[in-house]
Amino acid sequence: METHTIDVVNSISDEAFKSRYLVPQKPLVIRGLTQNTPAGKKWSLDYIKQVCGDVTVDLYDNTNKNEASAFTKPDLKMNFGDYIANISKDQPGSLRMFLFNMFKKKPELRDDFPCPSIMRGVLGRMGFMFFGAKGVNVRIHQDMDMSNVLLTQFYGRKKVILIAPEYSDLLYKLPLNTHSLVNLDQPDYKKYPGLAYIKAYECILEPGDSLFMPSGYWHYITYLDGGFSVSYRKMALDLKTKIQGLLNVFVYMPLDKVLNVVIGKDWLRYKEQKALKRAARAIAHIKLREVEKGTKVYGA
Ligand SMILES: O=C(O)CCC(=O)C(=O)O
Repeated sequence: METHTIDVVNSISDEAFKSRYLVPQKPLVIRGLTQNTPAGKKWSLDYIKQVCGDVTVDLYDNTNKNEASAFTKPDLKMNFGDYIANISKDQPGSLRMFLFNMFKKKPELRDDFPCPSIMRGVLGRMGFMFFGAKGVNVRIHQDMDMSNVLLTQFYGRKKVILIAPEYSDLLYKLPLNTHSLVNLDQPDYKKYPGLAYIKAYECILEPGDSLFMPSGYWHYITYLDGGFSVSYRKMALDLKTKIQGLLNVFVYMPLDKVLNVVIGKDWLRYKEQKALKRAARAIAHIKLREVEKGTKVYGA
């Protein structure tokens, strides 16, 4: 897998963001978007504990990994204050919180960090929080709704690997859902040779950095420290991707869930075989194109 760096800017106008990154669907890191917001000044793990410490939250345990399954069910419930105390220790852990709808629980938090103008739109009121202990990783996935996402880091650092949706077959995407067969922590190039043809982006998010992830971009995240971030979403720009997002949410994922229950392991095996076949076909296409290119150059 070849990795590239992501453009970094200290600030960007709405117009420049739209023409250079949103429309071409190119990732970007923006530094300092939080600087002039109340959140930038006061949000820390302690502050969030003060405001939301009384809430009970769903947690996911990284040690219960099931890479081939599409489904992420919470593993346990915990008092949020206790969980924050746990990740503040900056010791390796395995618990993370995913898609926590903070504004529903504590609407006053929205005023501290309203949706940045570059992401305004119909989804602008939906802010999600993500927390994780040091060492936690979030397996590679696409967001089901295929929205554009702005992920802003508030505490701790995170390593992010981004891969464009056109590499889905080479990434061994499972049919009917938005997960992949591969584990990017220890990529197995022998078992998954398609990985060798992928061009990925990589960055480390520091507190105050916001990462723009275009629609359908695969992301694999490693918490380098215990910490948290907030995401805002903006609907996919083109109709085809919007429809893909709706199909994922309302048709494919529910169907996958039903088939998983009804057919069980055989359904999983079928999906794995399908993912392997699609990747083999994508590799064959690339090789064919290389041969054609070689012939053209040779015959010129
Ligand atoms: O940062 C995280 O913990 C996960 C973020 C994520 O997967 C997302 O924004 O879709």
